[in-house]
Amino acid sequence: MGDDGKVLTAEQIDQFRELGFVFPVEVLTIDEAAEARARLEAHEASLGHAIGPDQRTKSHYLFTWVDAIIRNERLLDAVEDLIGPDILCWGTIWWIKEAHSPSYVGWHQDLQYWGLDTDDLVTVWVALAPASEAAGCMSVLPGSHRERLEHLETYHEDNMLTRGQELTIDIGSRSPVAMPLTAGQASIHHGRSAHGSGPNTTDDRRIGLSIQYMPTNTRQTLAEWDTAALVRGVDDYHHFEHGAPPVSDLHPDAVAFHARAAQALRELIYVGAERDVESTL
Ligand SMILES: O=C(O)CCC(=O)C(=O)O
Repeated sequence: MGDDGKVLTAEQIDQFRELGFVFPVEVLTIDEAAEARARLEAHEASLGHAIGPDQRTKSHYLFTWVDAIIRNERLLDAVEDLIGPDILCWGTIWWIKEAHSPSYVGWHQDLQYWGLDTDDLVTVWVALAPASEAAGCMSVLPGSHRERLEHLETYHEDNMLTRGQELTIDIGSRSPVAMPLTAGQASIHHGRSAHGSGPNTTDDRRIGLSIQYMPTNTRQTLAEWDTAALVRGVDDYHHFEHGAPPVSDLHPDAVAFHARAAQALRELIYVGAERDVESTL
């Protein structure tokens, strides 16, 4: 066994290497999670609806309080324990399942459609509301990060993924592990860990922000131009245009950069897709 990291224990680091996931990691206090949820919901109230597809991804370029989450020192210490000290944040995605909603996430591997040439991408999923099994928390397949699995594109209307992806393997026979979280806790999974989640059967919204981190030597293979935020260390490679923290929420410069970044992401995510589904990502 290796050494303890800055935040993760030697056992947790070993588990991540062997099985491809670790949880729960305490990232935000209950008050910090409640504050972030309140900021999200105040924004949604100003829109008159839940955050939509146009702001669902890379919203750390738009909002100071999302930028603060991706740069949270404790969270970055945990990520550094797994991928080293020079860290880019490629993206963020809101995963919101309304109370009693049939929305689910089909079983998939994150790196399948993202064009990123690294095997060291990690996704941190931060809960801003309880993500119990009844609320449709994520489950993972232990050890699946060592495999490249076949994805079927179903475009099912309740599947929150762009193409309604579903792995073709028999999930039940692979001993899935549920990763329930309370508000403020996070799970971390490897970019190739197979994972999915079921509907929310509770009276509260299930609100998660997933954050993708990767080493600075990563390249984008599906597009000439893509963005990432340098959140720790140095970037000697400059394969991605660095997105700056917003000066203020929805500052015009931030809105303009985010629009270009989100459009570039949409284009590369749909490379080779049968349908261009604008309502999901
Ligand atoms: O929120 C979910 O249930 C799934 C999220 C997910 O697929 C991810 O963060 O990679």
